[in-house]
Amino acid sequence: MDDLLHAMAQAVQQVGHMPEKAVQVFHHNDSDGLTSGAILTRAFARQGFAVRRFCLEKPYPAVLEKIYEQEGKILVFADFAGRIAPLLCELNQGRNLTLILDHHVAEASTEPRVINLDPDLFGLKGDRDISGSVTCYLFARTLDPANRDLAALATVGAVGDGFFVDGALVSQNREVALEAVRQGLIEIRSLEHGEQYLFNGAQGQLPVIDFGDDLDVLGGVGYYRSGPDMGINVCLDGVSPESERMVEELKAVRTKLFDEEIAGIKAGAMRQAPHIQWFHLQRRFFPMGVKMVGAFCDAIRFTDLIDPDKYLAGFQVVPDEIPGFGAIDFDQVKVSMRCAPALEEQIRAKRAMGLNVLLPEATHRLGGFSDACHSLTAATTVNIGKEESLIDEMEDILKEAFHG
Ligand SMILES: [Mn+2]
Repeated sequence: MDDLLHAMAQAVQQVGHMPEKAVQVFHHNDSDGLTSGAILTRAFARQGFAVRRFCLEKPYPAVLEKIYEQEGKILVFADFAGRIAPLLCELNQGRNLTLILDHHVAEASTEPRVINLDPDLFGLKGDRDISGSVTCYLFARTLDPANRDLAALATVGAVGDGFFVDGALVSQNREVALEAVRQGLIEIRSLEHGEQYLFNGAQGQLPVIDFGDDLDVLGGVGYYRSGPDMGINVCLDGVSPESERMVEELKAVRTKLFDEEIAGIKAGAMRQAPHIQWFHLQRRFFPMGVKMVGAFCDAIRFTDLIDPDKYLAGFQVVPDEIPGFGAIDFDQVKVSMRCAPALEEQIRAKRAMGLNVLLPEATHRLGGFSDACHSLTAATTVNIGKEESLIDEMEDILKEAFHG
């Protein structure tokens, strides 16, 4: 922790040496990412910086290339990019001051102008000890101790990411929650198993988990409808009648789009390969973000709409635009994979191949981009038109593993 705080203090010094009092903040679109963006926006604004904020579902290479066409800027990445520090160094070529405030598994920077403050590099665990929002909070407090009052927002992000030990926040996440309790902004109630966190807002008390869910709806379901902007407003200025209406409208959009796909699957839209069942949403989920194909897989993986013994894959075309960046030709399709509980059991027992092996390997063979792949949930992107090839590659990999 001391080393991390020391590195943050040095980064703050570097920020102070920059000629322009302007910063660009790039942050993720889930509750942890939105609270991270809100914390940084307020902290930099309080120091007199002009803040431009961009919400991204992923740090796509095509977007990064656009960002790094600039020179002499301060660029801050929050709740993502820890692992791609070497790529940012390559793109940066010493031209901009880049700060990374992520908490996922990280790789060290290879140049002094890209400062990777991901706590993973300092011995902390991002899937247990510290969220993106708490990392941003620590940085904000380093900028100015007065930013202590952002502890409640940091707690919302930590609870939203859902990393608990025995039902409770631990380590840095917990310390920040306790700070927010001292400020009267959070209440912690002991439960039989773990703890419940309550946010004391202007309109009364709200379970933090519900606050986080609403932010996830704004950022994920509302991604292409300025939902993230509303999410940031909610973080900084509180819930409003407009924000509540938007959350309800977006939930209705999600229900309608999910129901239409379920009807399609009942009518035979699920395609069958020997070990994989798959469907293609094309562009039907727009204006929801591309995270929603994974959410849809989660919604159906417990139901009898799927074969419990086969892997489940869903494709969704990545829209050729990013809010704040305009048109970008991705020509890509995202694939999300999940399993029914029975197959998950087989994967945990190592009797079936994990998604973290199957999908990245097949994606790599087709020249695609692997992002977040875990044994039970995985997502990558490949070029449009490669969908059937990807399924074939995965079937080959399974065949090789069991007969090779
Ligand atoms: Mn996070």
